Amino acid sequence: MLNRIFKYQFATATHTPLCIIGGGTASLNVTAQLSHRKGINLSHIRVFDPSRFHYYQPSWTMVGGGLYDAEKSYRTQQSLFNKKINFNFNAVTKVIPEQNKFITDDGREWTYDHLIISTGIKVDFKGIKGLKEALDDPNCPVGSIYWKDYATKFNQFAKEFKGGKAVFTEPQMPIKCGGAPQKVLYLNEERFRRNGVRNQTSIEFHKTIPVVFGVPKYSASLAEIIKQKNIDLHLKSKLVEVRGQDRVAVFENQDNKVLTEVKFDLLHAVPPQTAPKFIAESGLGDASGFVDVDKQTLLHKKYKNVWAIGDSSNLPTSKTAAAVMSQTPILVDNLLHIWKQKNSEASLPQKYEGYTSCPIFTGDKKLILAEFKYDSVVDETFYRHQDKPHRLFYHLKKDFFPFAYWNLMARGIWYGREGILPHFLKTITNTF
Ligand code: UQ1
Repeated sequence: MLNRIFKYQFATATHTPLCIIGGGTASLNVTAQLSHRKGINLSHIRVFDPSRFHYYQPSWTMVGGGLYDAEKSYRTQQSLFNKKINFNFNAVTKVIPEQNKFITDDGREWTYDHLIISTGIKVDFKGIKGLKEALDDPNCPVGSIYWKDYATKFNQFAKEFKGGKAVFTEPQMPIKCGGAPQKVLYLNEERFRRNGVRNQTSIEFHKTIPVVFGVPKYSASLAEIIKQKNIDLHLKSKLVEVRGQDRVAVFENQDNKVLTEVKFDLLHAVPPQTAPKFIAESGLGDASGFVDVDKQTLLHKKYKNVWAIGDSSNLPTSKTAAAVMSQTPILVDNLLHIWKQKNSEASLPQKYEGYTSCPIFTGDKKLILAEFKYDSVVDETFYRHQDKPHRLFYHLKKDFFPFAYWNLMARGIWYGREGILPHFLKTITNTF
């Protein structure tokens, strides 16, 4: 009570020049790169995220495929973010951009000069009837790589699978890492062969969208792989209900809305995903609910001190960690241009072309490294035939990227496909 009166009487908003909503990949990458720039006082930065832990989510496909230990997929936020940065374990409930202000779930108010939104996309396990209950039932053979514990659960059931019907699903877009539902499928098809149960197993893959992959070059390759592996592909087929007790999954045909029941012995389900609600409620979103930013500069279309990066933005590209690696230096340069150098939006120095990458495990220690930019235009780093599965890319994804994430990205010296060189060039040439 006293506390309330106290708060009511004396509550004033706390001002921090740069506030960042979300403490995931984009937030860590941006703050780590800012820490190397001249003229940056890290105590002028404040990050908000209710999670005590930071997850390397790209490893969860590997957890579900039996290649990675889930316990290695996360660290505490404190061990990663620079100690001088202010970190608040509160969720933001509403932004009032006209007043450069926002409110957290404990009722406190905060003000900023610049705001970056990097909350990511929300996975909605409750968005499919019965799915959450099936996932939480330890005896029900249903799992999902879209959460650490459900990925571990799936791995356990897949490891002990004795044959029958294995069903893999993919919801409507947008989802983070559009290729992930296929990666876990191919890794487990290989595992069933290795474990000698493939001949007793039929595999179904149900995709809600009408194509195998959004970029034609990779789509053709992947369709061929699905055929070779004798996987029963169902396009325009959406998972709408799971009846865990009966081991039944219900699919809705996207053309005629007809429902089909499929009896399964193992189910990998991918939940539908949505923009965090506070974005739309704060007037910061577009019709899809994601933060409405300029697709090249990452600056909000209406509020010229609000930025967005990664999955919570409406950048029209595939939502991946690789995309964040590419967006980060652009956001940092553009932000400093207005925030520190007091320039206007008209002369923003960097433009994002939509680069994103999807490393797709295809089984048998091989991987297709899909790389593309806006409008699904292929944009490959290594050579012309990246649509063919390759062993080298397998090790890049399985061994090198987790290393680069924890040891280079978290230190602000990883520039995605450009490697670490840009860091040293920026250190030499940077006046801010
Ligand atoms: C990348 O930089 C990165 O970060 C560590 C990944 O991990 C999530 C990736 O998957 C990819 C593809 C990149 C981009 C880098 C190269 C060399 C293509």
